[in-house]
Amino acid sequence: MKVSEMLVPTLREIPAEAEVVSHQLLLKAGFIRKAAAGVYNLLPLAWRVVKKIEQIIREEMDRQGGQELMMPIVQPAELWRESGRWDVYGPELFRLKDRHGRDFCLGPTHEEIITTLVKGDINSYKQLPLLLYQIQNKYRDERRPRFGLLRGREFIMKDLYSFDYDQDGLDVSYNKMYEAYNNIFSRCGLDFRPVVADSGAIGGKDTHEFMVLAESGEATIVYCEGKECGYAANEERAEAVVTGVKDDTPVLELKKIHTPDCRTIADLASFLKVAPERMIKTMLYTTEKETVAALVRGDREINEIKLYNILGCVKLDMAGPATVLAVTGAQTGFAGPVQLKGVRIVADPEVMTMTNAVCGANEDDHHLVNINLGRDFEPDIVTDIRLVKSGEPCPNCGNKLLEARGIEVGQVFKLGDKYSKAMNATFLDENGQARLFIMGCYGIGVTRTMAAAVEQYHDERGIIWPAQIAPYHVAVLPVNHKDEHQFGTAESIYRQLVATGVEAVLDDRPERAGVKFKDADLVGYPLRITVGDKGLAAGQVELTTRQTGDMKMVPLDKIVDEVKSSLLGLGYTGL
Ligand code: 9G3
Repeated sequence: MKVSEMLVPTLREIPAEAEVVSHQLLLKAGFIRKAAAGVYNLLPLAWRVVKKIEQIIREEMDRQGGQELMMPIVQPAELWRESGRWDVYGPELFRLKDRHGRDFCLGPTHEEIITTLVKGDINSYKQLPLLLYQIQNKYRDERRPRFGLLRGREFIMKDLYSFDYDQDGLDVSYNKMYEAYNNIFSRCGLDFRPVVADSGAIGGKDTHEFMVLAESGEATIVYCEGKECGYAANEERAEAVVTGVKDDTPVLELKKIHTPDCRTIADLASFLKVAPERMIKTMLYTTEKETVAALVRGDREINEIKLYNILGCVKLDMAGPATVLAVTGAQTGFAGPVQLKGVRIVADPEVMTMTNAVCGANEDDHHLVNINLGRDFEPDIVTDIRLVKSGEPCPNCGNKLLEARGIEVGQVFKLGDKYSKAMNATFLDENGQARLFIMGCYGIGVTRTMAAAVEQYHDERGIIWPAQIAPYHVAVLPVNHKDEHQFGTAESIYRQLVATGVEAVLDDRPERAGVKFKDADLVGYPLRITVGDKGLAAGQVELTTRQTGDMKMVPLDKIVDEVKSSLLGLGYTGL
């Protein structure tokens, strides 16, 4: 394609509303334009990237026996009422009515639709397992759409659903998808990690997230420094190891101390000259059913996801001042487990090892010292409720855990019978008995993967596309478009490249060389061929690699072969 004929509206300035680098660069380099908050036009370059990612996904899904189909975006409310989710998802579900006043939604995901489809048309165990997928626009009315394609209200997702005879079958399907996802993100040229994750509101047991490593990522992951171990988890799910053993120094007398204005662990530590490890942090939370007190060591933080999961509640919020006052009789900052009435106490196992600890006295400006398990308080539940930080031991092998930031681009879930039970979706087994389908669901954010690639691969000049998903491989630039020899040579190289299957563009615009170089760097073509006077005098052109900045002069009759081997070196195997 000739650049003069392409729709690539590059910008000089970064639009002010773009907060993250992928949003900034995709706008600036002319890949996307906003149509509404969280809704984007994918211009020709972006669409080429999307199609490449989709092609890789299709090949890997099909290799595992997946069958592609296409389900409707417009979904009837009845199915969502059947699964019980019409009322679970509030304003995030895009709702609409037809002319008869009947309720519909725009599909945020397709568990309801596919379960109904399979329920209607699969009757026998002989038709299982079944892996069905689609690549389609999804709709979620995010409260704050931001970060461009990373959190849109309309986005492209690949969603696959597996239907199996039993749990063993599900394990096989799950492992197939786990392998396929590893292949997909590797083939996209991304640096990623599969991590153990929390299944959250959608239920089910096992789940892994696929995280593209990038500093701007919203998720924190912890992983084992030991290469052989391979433990990696979303911070939300990372298991804490109890390192302390029960401190058996003599139990001392409980004392109440006046601690004016000491509301935080840090205040208290400097006032009492006691290390935070010797304190118990007491946090009050409310659910739709009750108020609970959560206890962790003073230097630890509560992991609200873990707390939410063990409480089995729908809603979990930190208690406000009124609740704190009603429960403890004091202002926020002085809560403690001693003589705390009417609430369940959930303690992290580390708290159980502490002797002569410090905690709030449930009285304004007072704390207790020398509090001890058994004599002074007794938790109702003891379980891991704390956040794990880097430097702590790996729960798998004991080596050190490290932290990294990641962008979630894929997730695999074992759903079990959650949806088949709710929607009464059964098949007949070999004895003619009805059994519930055992399901899994597996998603990849396609447009998000494109944005994550930009987050991972860019520099101050622009995008650096991995060759496997680059919109084009090579830009051919005549330095002086008025010079017929230069222009003719550039055009000839461009034609030869296209003829051998290399995706090339010819920057034929009547622009200064500097403008063309700048745009090529911004758009992020993996390779650039510069046709200039000096080189041509020696029968050579310049080949530049965007990723490394490496430049070399290549004789005209070698340039096509050189481009091919450079692309191979960059990981592109499609030639
Ligand atoms: C909704 C709305 C938002 C949602 C969901 C439903 C997230 C919802 C989870 C999933 C799970 C899997 C298939 C592919 C793999 C992931 N946000 N989820 O179910 F109604 Cl408004 O989508 N779905």
